[in-house]
Amino acid sequence: MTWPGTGMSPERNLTRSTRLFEKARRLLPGGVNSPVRAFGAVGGSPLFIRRGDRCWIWDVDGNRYLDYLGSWGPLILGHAHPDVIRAVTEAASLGTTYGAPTEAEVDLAGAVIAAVPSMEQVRMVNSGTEATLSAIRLARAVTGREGIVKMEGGYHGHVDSLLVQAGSGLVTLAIPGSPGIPAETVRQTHAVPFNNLDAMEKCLKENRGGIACVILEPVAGNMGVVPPAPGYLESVRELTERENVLLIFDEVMTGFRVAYGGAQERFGVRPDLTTLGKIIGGGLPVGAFGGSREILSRVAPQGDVYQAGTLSGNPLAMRAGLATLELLRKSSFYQGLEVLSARLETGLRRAAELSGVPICLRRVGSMMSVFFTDREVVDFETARSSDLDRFRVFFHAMLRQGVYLAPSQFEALFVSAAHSGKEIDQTIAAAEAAFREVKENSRPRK
Ligand code: HOZ
Repeated sequence: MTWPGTGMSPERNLTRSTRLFEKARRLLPGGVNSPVRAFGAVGGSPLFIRRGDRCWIWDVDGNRYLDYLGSWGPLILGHAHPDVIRAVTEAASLGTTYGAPTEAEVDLAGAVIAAVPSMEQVRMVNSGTEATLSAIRLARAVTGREGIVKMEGGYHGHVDSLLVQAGSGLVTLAIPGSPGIPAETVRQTHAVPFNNLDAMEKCLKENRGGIACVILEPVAGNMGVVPPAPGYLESVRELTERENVLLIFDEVMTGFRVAYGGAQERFGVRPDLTTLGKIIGGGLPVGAFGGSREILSRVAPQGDVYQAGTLSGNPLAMRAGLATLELLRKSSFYQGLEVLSARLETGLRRAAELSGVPICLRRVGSMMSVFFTDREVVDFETARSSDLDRFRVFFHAMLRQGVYLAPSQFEALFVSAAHSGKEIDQTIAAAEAAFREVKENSRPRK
């Protein structure tokens, strides 16, 4: 017996992955180096991955999967793109790090600034978390205020002050906040619902004179994918300007993903500060924050706001990023990705409809989420109306058929340029069976 369209047997051999997880649990907290990948929310044992090629990954037992995780977003070109591998290999052959300036970091800074409409200067760091914590520090220094407004369900890495009503791993594992963070640190953080301008306006008015910045993912990606309502980002821009508060777009996920210039290009709204990560490192650890020359002039050594890093601007990451951006600049790149992603969206919708499982599918470009709810998902509250049991059944049914999705309802599915129509159709065929399984599993409750 094989699963339709995949040739994969439902009785996968998972011996090595299972054994490795047992060993990993003795050596690493929860057996992993980042919480969501432990499969805690969906049950079962995580797969240990041995290699990736284009849109495929292979686990250590030799099972092959169509990958829609894309390492949580960086792999817009798919795995092991020859140009990226060549750039990294060449860079590595010259040494892996110097702790001194290199030409590649200047070139990548130039490419990023040319792409992202609101950026005149950028500082390279090592992760999205570092980028957002540095941007927050800068916003506080520039305004001389301490308050932060974030979105309920918004996630900006594991920055102390931003782990309030956070999405991603916190909502996945139902962790309301984190011990170890001083109450004083989060006292200055206010969370308001995404896509709700009135709530933001009320919060800014009530805390007038005390708020340094509003930080948001312009397309929410860590409560699952939730697009901004038409006009929302424009109104947030007007409101923050009126209230004299800095606006930070966390484009770690959306940067170079929803358009070459990120969500700010796609929606035509310019924030004061932008954080980046994922794609600009071509699959190597990276982050960045940037904005106007005036604001960035406050960053050390030009200014007094301290920020530093031994591996910042790492030559391997810079060269991988440059090779990636060069390919993304090709004229039809984003149109091609849009066509593929739209085909997947249409197929998934039809598959759900055929099975009679109500879903709400939200998509912006090549990032999307399927929520198991009959409500329209517009914010954290509606995202959480998704039936997580149904998600679990769907996730495992897809996995057994050789389709690898993020092991959480509150993350995104990423289409890469390495996927083709054939693989999209294969995914849709798998989804038809997976939705049927969801329906069958739902019967007893009705
Ligand atoms: N927090 C990231 C997803 N939104 C990464 C999770 C991981 O790598 O496990």
